Amino acid sequence: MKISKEQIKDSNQAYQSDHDERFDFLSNQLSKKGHNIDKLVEKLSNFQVAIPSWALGAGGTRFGRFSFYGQPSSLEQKIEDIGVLHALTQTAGAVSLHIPWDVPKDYSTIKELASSLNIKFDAVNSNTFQDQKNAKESYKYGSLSNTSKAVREQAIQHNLDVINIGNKLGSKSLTVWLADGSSFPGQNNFQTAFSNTQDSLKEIYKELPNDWKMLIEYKPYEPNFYSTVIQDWGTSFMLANECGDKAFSLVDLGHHLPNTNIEQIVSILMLKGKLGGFHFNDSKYGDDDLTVGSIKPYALFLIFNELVYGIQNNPQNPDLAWMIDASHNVKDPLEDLIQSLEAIQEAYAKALLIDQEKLKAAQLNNDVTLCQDILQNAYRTDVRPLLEKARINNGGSLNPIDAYRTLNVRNTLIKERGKHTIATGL
Ligand code: RM4
Ligand code: MN
Ligand code: MN
Repeated sequence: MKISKEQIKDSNQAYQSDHDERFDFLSNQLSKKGHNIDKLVEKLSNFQVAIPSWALGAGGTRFGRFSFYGQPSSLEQKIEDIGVLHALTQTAGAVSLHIPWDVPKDYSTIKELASSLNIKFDAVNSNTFQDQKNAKESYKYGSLSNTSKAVREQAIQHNLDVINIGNKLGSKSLTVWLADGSSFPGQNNFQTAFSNTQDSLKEIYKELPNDWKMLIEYKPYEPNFYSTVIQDWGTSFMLANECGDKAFSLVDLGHHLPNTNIEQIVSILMLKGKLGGFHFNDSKYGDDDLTVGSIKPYALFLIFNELVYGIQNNPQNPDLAWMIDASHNVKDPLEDLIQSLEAIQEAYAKALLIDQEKLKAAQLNNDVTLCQDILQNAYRTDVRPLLEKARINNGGSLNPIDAYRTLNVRNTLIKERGKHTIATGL
């Protein structure tokens, strides 16, 4: 299914006058405070987030997977789904492939399809947390960290294959997330596991094309429950430093123990020029992979405050690879992703409203009350008219969820694809 500009235009009519009214009010208020509305809207338009190829179908838990009708059963269909998201939101202009779940069969067809929908190929993700059909070696006891050289070599080779695939599509970064670790004390020698991982990553890094980045993701636990080799930002930072200038840490919002101050991690990694990528989701307990902004929107805003600060003040840090990393167990995956995209833009817009000069002055005066006020004034502003403006400027929808429903997207997909399709992924 492809949504045309005309269909979106038509569906916007019902909201236009209400939008105009709210936009005028907000832009007057913000202009009085010295904000440049056009610049804000432009920044929002330029902020594009990649959709992972594994998140377009229904997600599963340890206890089951309830399928969602009409889900994509091929990479082509996944890209078409992202095309729908991008047409409506104008902020999902990239796909992040998970290999081997989504190896292109015909590169030129896939590239043509993606470019016809204005979708770029962002970071490619390797997968050494599952055994692949007919694989010689098993990752049951780890991949890059495994005590067996043959297993490590297979895992290294897989990452090189992923780089190759990405290269053919125009990707410029490789994301490595390892499930390696141990579930019981004594199972692993921590030092051996770490050293093996470091050496394996260096082997991959050696083959990384010059204009590529290697993004090293961390996570404290799961699927291993006693120890994870790359458990936290410090470990990922150490490994990235050890590999070299093209290696960076990647922060996934769900990969922290409860109450971790993620914004502080973001801030320090950017200061050190080592934050390379970002996975958005939300969580209450662990790596819940819920809709972005659904549980802790204020924390998301504080994280964006540091991202905006870093983008403005840390030229030593590269442009980041942004991706949504969520799983959709009960909602329609496309509706869920629309909500996530909106939450990301909202947090970004609010962070852009923070008066950095005033905040700095208040910090220097140790005026704690004013510091909090400055942040919360920005947070309490209803910025949604700015997001709407950014979307309609690019031909997107004023109300993407509503348009998705009135345009009958899911039913059309079910008609095209059938009910009991299965998408590759978790
Ligand atoms: C992991 C991690 C990776 C993601 C996989 C599916 O927890 O977040 O980024 O690709 O899940
Ligand atoms: Mn992730
Ligand atoms: Mn995760």
